[in-house]
Amino acid sequence: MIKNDVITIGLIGLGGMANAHRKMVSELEQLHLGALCDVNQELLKQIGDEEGISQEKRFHDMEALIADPDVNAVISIVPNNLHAEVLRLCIQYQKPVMAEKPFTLNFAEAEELALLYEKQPILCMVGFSYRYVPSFRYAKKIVEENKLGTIRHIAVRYLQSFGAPLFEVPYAWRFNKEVTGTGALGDLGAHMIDSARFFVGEFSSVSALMKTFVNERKDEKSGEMKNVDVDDYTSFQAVLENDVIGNFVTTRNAVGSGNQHEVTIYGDYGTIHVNCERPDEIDVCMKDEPGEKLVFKTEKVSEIYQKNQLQDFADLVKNNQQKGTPTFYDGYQNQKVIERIIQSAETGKTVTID
Ligand code: SOE
Repeated sequence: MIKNDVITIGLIGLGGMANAHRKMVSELEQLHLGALCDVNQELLKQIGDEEGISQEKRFHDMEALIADPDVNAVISIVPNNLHAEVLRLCIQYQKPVMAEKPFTLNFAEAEELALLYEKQPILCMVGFSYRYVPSFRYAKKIVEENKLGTIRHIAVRYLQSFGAPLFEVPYAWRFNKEVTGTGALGDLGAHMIDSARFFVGEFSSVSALMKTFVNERKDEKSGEMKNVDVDDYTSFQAVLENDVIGNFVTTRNAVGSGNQHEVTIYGDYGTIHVNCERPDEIDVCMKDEPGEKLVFKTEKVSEIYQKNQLQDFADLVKNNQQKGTPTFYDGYQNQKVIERIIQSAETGKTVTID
C-alpha cells in the first residue's frame, strides 16, 4: 500500500545507470528509494550505505525485492538478459515496474511476456528516456499541432564513439550476444526506433544492414582475445505510418561523437531538427506566418518542456497515466521492429511489420 502518497521504490541493478535513476528518484517528492537489489555485495553495501537503506531492504535475490509488500514499485536496470525475468516476476506479483530498454533480449521473450501480460496486466513503463529531452518534447508538440504539414521523411541518427578501434575498449557484456541480444541496435537503435514511433507512428517495413567492425576484444582479466558477436553498426531505411520514409544510422564507431541522438523531421511546411546533446535548443526552418519567407533559426526551448522521466512513472503508479508515457506496448513493438531489422540484415530483403 502506498503510504502518505509516497511511492516506495525498489531498485534492481546497481550498475552505471543506477546513479541516473537514484538522482531522478531523489528529485521527486512522490518517490522514496526504500530497497535495493544486486548480486554484487560490495556495490550493494556501498549504495545501501549512501542511501541509508536498512540491512533487511538490501536484497541479493530480485524475487525477494519484488515480492516485498513494502515495495510499491520497481525500477529495473539489469543487464538485457535479465529484463524478461524481472518483468515476469513483476507480472506474477502484480508490481508496477519501470524497466530499462531494450525491453527484452529478443522478440521471442517479448512475445512470451505479452501472453502473461494479457492475462494479468501491470503498470509498466519502459525507459525510452529521449521522450523526456525538452527539445524532443517541444518537437512533438510542433508535430502534433501540424505545423510541419504532411511529414514526408525523417532522418534519425544515434552516434557514439566508444567502440572505435582507437580506444581499444576491452571485452564486456555489451559485446556478448547471450547477455545483450544485439549491440548498437538494441542499445542505441532501440532509442531511434522509439523516437520515430514517438514522432511519426508505427513501422510498416524495414530494410537493414548490420556490421561488426571490431570482431575481437581483449578480456581484461585473462588477457585473451574474445569474439564479439554483436553489431557495432546498424543502418536501416523504413516505411512508417502514413508512408513516411525513415533513414536510420547507429554506430559505436563514430569517432568525435559523444552521445549524439538526433532527429530531423521534414514536412511540407518546414523542417525541425533536435539533438539530445543540445537538449534546450531546436533548429527550425519554417515560415513564421503563411506567405512569409522561410526562416532558419535555432530556438531556445522553454523550461515548461522539462520533465523528470520518473514523474510519468509516479503518475502511472497512481493510475494517472500521462499521454506519451512509454509503456509495455511500446517495449513490445520496439522489440518487434528490432527483430525485423535483424531478419532484413540477415536475408538482404525488405521485411514487413504487421
Ligand atoms: C550506453 O551506450 C548508453 O548508456 C545506453 O545504454 C543508453 O541507453 C544511452 O541512452 C546512452 O548510452
